[in-house]
Amino acid sequence: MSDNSETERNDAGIPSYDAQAIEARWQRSWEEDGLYKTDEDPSRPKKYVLEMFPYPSGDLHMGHARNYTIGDAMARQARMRGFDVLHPMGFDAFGLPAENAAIKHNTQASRWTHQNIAQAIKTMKRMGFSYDYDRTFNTCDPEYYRWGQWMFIKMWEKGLAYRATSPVNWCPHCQTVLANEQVVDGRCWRCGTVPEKRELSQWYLKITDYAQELLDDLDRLEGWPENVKAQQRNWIGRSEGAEIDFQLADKDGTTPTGRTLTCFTTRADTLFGVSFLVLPPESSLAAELVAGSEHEAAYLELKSATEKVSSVDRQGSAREKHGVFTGRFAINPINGRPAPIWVADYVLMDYGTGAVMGVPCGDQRDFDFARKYGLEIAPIICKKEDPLYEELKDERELRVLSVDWDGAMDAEGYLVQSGEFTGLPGGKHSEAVEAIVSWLKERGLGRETVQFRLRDWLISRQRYWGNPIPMIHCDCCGDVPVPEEDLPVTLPDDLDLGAGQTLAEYAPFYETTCPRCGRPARRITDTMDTFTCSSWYYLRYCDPHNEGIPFSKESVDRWMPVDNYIGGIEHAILHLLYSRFWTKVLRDLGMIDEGEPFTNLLCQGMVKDANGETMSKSKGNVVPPSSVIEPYGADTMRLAILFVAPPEKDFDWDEEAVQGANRFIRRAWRVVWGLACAADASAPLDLAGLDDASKELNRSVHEMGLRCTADFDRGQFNTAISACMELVNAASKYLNETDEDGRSAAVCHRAAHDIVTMLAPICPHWAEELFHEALGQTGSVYNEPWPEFDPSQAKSDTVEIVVQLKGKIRARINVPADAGAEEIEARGRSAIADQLAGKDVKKVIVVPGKLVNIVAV
Ligand code: ANZ
Ligand code: ZN
Repeated sequence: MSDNSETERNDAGIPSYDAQAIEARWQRSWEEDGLYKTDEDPSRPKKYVLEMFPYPSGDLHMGHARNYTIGDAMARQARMRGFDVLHPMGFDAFGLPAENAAIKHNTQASRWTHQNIAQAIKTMKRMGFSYDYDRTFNTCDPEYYRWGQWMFIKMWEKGLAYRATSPVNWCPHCQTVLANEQVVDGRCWRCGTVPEKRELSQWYLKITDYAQELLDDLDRLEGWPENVKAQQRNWIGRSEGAEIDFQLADKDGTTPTGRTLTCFTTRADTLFGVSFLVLPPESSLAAELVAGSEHEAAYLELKSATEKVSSVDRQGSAREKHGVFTGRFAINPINGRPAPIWVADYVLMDYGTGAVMGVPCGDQRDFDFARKYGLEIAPIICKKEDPLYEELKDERELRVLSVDWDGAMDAEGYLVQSGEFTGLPGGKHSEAVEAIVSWLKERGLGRETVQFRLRDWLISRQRYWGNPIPMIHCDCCGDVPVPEEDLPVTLPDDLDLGAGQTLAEYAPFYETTCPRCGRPARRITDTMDTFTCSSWYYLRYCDPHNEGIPFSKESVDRWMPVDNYIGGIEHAILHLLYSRFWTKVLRDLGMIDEGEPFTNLLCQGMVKDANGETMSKSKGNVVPPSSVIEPYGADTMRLAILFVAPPEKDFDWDEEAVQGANRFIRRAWRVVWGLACAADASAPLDLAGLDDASKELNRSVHEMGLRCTADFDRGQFNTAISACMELVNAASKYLNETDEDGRSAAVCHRAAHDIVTMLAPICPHWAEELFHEALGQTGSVYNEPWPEFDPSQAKSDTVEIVVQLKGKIRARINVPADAGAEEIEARGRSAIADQLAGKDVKKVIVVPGKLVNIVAV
């Protein structure tokens, strides 16, 4: 329908829709009334709706706008559905961009941060988001970060925080170390630089203590997208296998030295096929074995070449492998054969035991390595279809030591040349694995074990703008925590960042005395990874002003877990894994009962430009929210965001969608006014007395209401909006096709009221204005209960039935909703009578309400 045609009759006396004036007025009024203050009304069921809080790097962008619009629609609708709603917002305010901006503009990181926060809040208010700003805090507030320090000390006391020296990922661009999770595809998650390995003393949190639970509890998270859970499972990387002890042989290559060299393998069944052992270049044993030998120079060269390669690349199957023989051997526990010990770059120091048994016939990496260096490729596992199988199937001795294959057998099949285990089916978790492991176990030469890929969380950062690690190093007492009464350790704000000064160079910060012995001591000058700050902010919102403890048990018992958590998929591992860990730690400290923080997770899709390209400053294709809010208003923007695509799908932003949303909002505005003119809130609804047109509008109210409600419950706002649009269409048709004095005042009121309330979570200002001005209501539409809909009134008198001939659709007919199978069949036959002519009907299938299928030949 064109923009003007239907309005001509109804427009008389209807005020025009002035988004800017309406939005400004209601925003002011809501703020004055404190409408979004959390009620804390325990008589109602609670709902905690939370959007991932932003890093305040500038004004909000379209991705934020989408994220928060989704959350806001959920929160508002929950409130109208009778829930006591907690819907807070704050800022993830520490981090490198602030520090870098401060260095560049020669200002303070806190100033830059607070300016951005002020701007972001302005935009949030302009969007009409229903946040309880009384609960807002920034992670850089000392009142907040003090509790992060307090939790760090609690973890230290429990042995969950520790300091260790090990090779870490150092980003030369960001000038700080990174956690494993922050090296994404071999690069720094923030700037994309390939990190270097450095041997440094760093602080860690023992997330590995929770590896099994973090894995197991994923199964409980039914409200999480499968792909996020899969990514976490993969990251945690549980692997069942065995440790097998080899004996290091003396320089003669055969006499056992009594020293063991333990390998981790998932394939103990391949033990007879070990043709070499491999140590990583970082291994101290490797260095020891080659020391002073003819192999030492080659070894040292390999070691330094490997340092420049990321661990992801080292493991890459396509990469050429490099190795050096150590000149030494280890003895295979199962058959006493000596295996040469090599050093190679494809083996990692920090997985398993950091030593690998090389089985070329089972593992492609070992195969490539054996090929390159001329090592044995002994066939010890064979598929039945392999020609070698017939020859070797009963062979127990290791007779064929090398075969000329193109690649590793993927090690499925039956063991051959494997002593008493010959003939057993092999493979991961196979009978052969079990048999060989128990053989080793009986002799104390091996044991089952479980490995995790997950590593402890490296949290120290060598940067200023973060939460200081609350520890003091004393030469006599070692690392000593800052006493609780001295918390928080506050960040100085007079560091000369512009001149490159760091905390480690700023004496007033690091000079202190030991809390234990009183001697001069040095404060730790590392700050914590900002992901520590975002690991528990959702708990603090439950009790944000508590000065004595991080949050009361009572408050988290009331609000946690978060019912709906909404944010970007880029946090699938990082933030979401850390938060789960942190919550479990706090649970074990007795601070909260439930160990999973987020019941339902929604990862919203990306907002792309009209050509499907990701928006980015460098591409110059960013659409700032203000460019939509200024001409059209926040309600149009919110409607467009929610209508264009389901929340979890990507969408391409285009002006067309905004204009379409704006046309609808204006049309709905006129329709509601049109209905309101004929409406009477107190008129009783006499269903039986309604004329056909009024009856049909009433039916539409209930049908669309039920659909809209169900779609809201599933978070499918786009189809919820479609239902509202259909109702607006039905109402518009009613207004066009009925005389003013023939309209039902009760039905008009009901339709107008329901259109307004159902769209209120999406277009709150628009709805509030109509609620007051058109419907003459007082109070806020936000406090209005969600309407009840009646399935019996939603039923149509007729239903559409599909008529099929041998499964192909031939016609659609309308039959009375209560028609029985016989009547449907009769009507179906007559609808396709010409196609049935001369045919023999063999069978008729009737699905009432849906279809009739006639089989005729
Ligand atoms: C012998 C073998 C034979 C292996 C075979 C595989 C196939 P997942 O499943 O990921 O746990 N491995 C062990 N420690 C390693 C390290 N530090 N660096 C590189 N590779 C290492 O992988 C376990 C397998 O990865 C282990 O099982 C070992 O190779 C290798 F037909 O041992 B396997
Ligand atoms: Zn001391």
